[in-house]
Amino acid sequence: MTAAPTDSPATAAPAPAAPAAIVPGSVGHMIPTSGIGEPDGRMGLQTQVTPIGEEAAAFHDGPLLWLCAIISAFVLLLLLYTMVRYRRSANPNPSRNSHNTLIEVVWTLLPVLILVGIAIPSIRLLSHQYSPPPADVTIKVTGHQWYWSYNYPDNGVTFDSYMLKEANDPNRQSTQRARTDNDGPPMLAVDNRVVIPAGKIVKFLVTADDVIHSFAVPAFWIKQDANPGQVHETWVKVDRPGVYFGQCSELCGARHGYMPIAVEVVPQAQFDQWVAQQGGKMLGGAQVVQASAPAAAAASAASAPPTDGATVAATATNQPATAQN
Ligand SMILES: [Cu+2]
Repeated sequence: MTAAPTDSPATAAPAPAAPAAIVPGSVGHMIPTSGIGEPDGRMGLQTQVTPIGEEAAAFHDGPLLWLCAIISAFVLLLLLYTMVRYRRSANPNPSRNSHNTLIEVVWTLLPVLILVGIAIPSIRLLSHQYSPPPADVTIKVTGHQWYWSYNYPDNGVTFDSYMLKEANDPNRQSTQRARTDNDGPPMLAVDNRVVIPAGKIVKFLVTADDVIHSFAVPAFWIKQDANPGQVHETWVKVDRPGVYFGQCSELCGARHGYMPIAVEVVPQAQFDQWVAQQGGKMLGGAQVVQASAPAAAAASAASAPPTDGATVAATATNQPATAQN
């Protein structure tokens, strides 16, 4: 515990409002787990970490996929059978049948029953999706060309979030720190992540200030259009601390592909600490007590893997005006 990252010289004497060096593993800079919350080349859905996502993925990977497979196989076999059995060479005189009441009733009723069978669990899932429990944390998400900004109205925290460019990106300015693997995959890592508490109901109020964007995080099963002049709502409850990546999912202009989303889920105590670091307060005016040094060190050590101290000593914030290019 003594060799915790927070004891490194880079952060030994933080001055107020001075850009702090980034400590990999600290709150807001948790190191992502590969294969969780990010694409890993698999064919199927990302591992779901919200109750809605688990319900939806189980429905998709189970009954829906089987139904698709069985219907496709049945239709294919029926076609093959018909082509062979009723080929012209074996049937010189074609049948004159044009009606068969029994078959017509079956091929009308059966698809209707299948659709009803799909609709009932679908509507149940939708209703779960649209009836969130009361929110513990509310975050207003605003899409811009081409970055996201986040506002925690109850906590008084507001910031912008830009994609981190690669070190060799000619468009990267000297004031912008480059992406490292600790930040996440290329094109998905951001400078300022949305931080949310684990196991709590988090409500996202989604809007945009220019064109239509879409706030989407695959591991949460959320994809909500961000429309100018409108506020839409979606919610998550994530029990597993970690980093989860998403992208703008509505074609919004030239840099649509460069406005990723990164959500960091941390235990409530670390969330409170993070809010305080951002100059915010907890809902209800509760006094946030800054974690004592040993507690903070222990928390950092617990979430940080062994590191060679390759601290990214760069400016902690990118200037929106210069980062947009
Ligand atoms: Cu967009």
